[in-house]
This record gives sequence, C-alpha cells and structure tokens, in this order.
Amino acid sequence: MSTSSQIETPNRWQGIIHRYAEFLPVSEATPRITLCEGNTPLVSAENFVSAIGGKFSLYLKYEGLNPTASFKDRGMTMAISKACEKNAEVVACASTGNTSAAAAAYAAKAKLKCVVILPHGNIAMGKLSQALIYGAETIAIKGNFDDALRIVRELGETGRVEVVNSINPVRIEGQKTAAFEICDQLGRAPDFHFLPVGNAGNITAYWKGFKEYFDRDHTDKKPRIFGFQADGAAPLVDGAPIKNPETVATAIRIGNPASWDGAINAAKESNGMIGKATDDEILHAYKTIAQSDGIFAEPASAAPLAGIIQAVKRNEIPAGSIVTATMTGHGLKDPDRALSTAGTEPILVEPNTASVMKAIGM
Ligand code: AN7
Repeated sequence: MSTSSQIETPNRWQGIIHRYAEFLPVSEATPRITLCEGNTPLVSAENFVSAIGGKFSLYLKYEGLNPTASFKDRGMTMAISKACEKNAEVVACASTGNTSAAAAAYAAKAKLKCVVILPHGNIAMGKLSQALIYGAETIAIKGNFDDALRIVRELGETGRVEVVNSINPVRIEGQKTAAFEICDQLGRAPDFHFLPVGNAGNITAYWKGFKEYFDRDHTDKKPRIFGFQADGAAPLVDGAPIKNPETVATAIRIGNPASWDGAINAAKESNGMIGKATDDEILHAYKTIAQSDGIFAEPASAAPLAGIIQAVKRNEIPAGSIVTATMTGHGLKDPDRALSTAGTEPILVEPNTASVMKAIGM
C-alpha cells in the first residue's frame, strides 16, 4: 500500500501483481501486499542434460529465489491482498511448510493474524523456523497434511478465518504468473514443462497460465505438462487417495490432493502425464543437480528432475526440444536432508597449511 512517505520507484520490480495485473482478479480497490516476489531466473542446466545423455535444452525456473524461498509467494501475495480487500482479520492454512512460511510473511506485512497448522515431525527445519520468526500462531498436529487441511476447511466454514491454501482460487491466479514469466524469458513457450505435484495447485496454475498466454497471443504453442509425485505419495498416479503418504520429500507428502481434477486435466489436455519417482531417484536427482549445475533445490523440487531422467530413458524428449522445470523451493529449507545426502563431512585438521594439503591430497 502506498503512503505519503513513499516515493515513486518506476524501475523497481514490484512483484507479480504489479507486473501482471491485467491477468489477475485485482482492481484499484485491491491493496497490494507484496514482498517483490517473482522475476526469478530461468537457469540453464546443460551439465545435467549432458550427464543424463539428453539432447535438449533444459532451463530451471529457480523459484527458491523468491522472498520466502519458494513459489508459494506468488499465490500468497494474491491471497493476502484479497484477504485485506475483504477486511479479513485472521488468515489460516494447513501446510507441509512452504505455504505456512509464505502465509506468515505476507500476513506480517499486512498486519493480519496468521494461523498455520503443520504435521508434527514432518516439516523441514528451515520452514518451521520461518513460521515462528515471522510470528505466525504455529500449531503442530499429531496427524498429516491431509488432516491439517481438513481442519482448516472446517475453520473456514465458521466464517471467521480466511483460508489461504490453494483451495482459495486466488492462490492459483497468482501462481500462474510463473508460466507467464517462463514464456517472457524464453521468448516462446517451452515444448515440455516438468514440475513436482503435491496438493496439485501449482500444476493447475501453470496449465492455466500457459493456456491464457496462448489464448491472448503471447505465445504460439502450449507445452506438454509432466507432473511428478513421490512414489509413497502418488495418489494421482495410483488412482485413489492414500491414507498414510510417506516420502523424504516432505513438501509433497500429501495423500489426497485438493486440486485433483486440475492436475489430471492439465496432464490430459496438454498431452502430458503425471508420473512418480522413488525416494532414491529423487535424492539422486537432488544431489546430481547441485553438483552438476550448482542448483540447490529442496528434495520435492528434484522429483521433476527424476522425471526427466525417466523420460530420457524412455526416449520421450525429442532432440532439440526446449524443456523447462520448476525448482519449487530452495535447498536451504531442509539442511538436514542436504547433510545426510551429501554423504561427506568436513575434514577436521590441525590449523596449518601442511595438514590442509595432506587432507586434500596435494
Ligand atoms: C517445494 O506448503 O503443499 O502441488 O503446504 O512446498 O501445488 O501442492 C507445498 C507444496 C512442490 C507441491 N514443491 O505443490 C505446502 C505445500 C514444494 C512444495 C510442492 C510443494 P502443489
């Protein structure tokens, strides 16, 4: 919200609502609660492609570089701005960690009370620390994400809290801007887009974004959408909700996705697919992309990379294709997993050069 003490800053990136207002359900009356999210880089991952024997170009949409270090900021600037427009006083969400981090930050900016409900013991440390430091009322339940979402729906039905999960359609509107940015950055639509799938809001949002850009003549094609779930949490692939989802990729440890139909529809309409990757495949891709191209993304973000490896093995990506994938969250969100997956430890030595030379084999 602009106040008299603020100056005009036309050259400053001012977030996704400012940039893409014409595509979003906002008006002059909508307050703009922003942390300057969006405008994330599209980073080439040519070393990864060579390492897996591909013959295409791969660009990673590095959403970990958003203000709270995940793609959720795009949806949350919309959800919190619209909550303010409605004069809501309390916002609430269920979360595997990233939604709660974003909700907590944007609610702080908007001076709203924020309640986050988390599955106890299954939240990465970085994400939990975010909810707490941004000052959200943080509730841990003895249950999983699906239980938390059920409770939040019931809180919403009291009419006393505004739900900011992706069952709130304005979240999808904000998140679709990542698809616009990819097309703007490439100067065209990609041939394939890969992304992880948990509650399925983001795949729904990307497909909506790619379709709208095509319909408004900003692009002349739409990509095939390839979504990836974790093997132990793949209800969309297995065809039924899962009671006790399990995966190392805690962000996508979800058994009954809210946007089920949106995900199935994106895969079907785009001639794409929803696949699944095992925890071993996910952690292999997670470590490989860090060491091949210097991209540190959280485990859930590696699911689409595992999917790309599968697609190369099936010979599904024609030579010369332009492939994009979303790195949904930053690797620093989950330092415990990085330490356990790296498989190495610092070498402790005496404080002299000779000891260091010996330790590094020189
Ligand atoms: C890094 O934060 O559901 O399919 O509560 O954090 O749109 O759910 C997070 C999801 C992918 C899946 N990658 O996106 C939450 C939450 C990361 C994520 C997903 C999530 P959706």
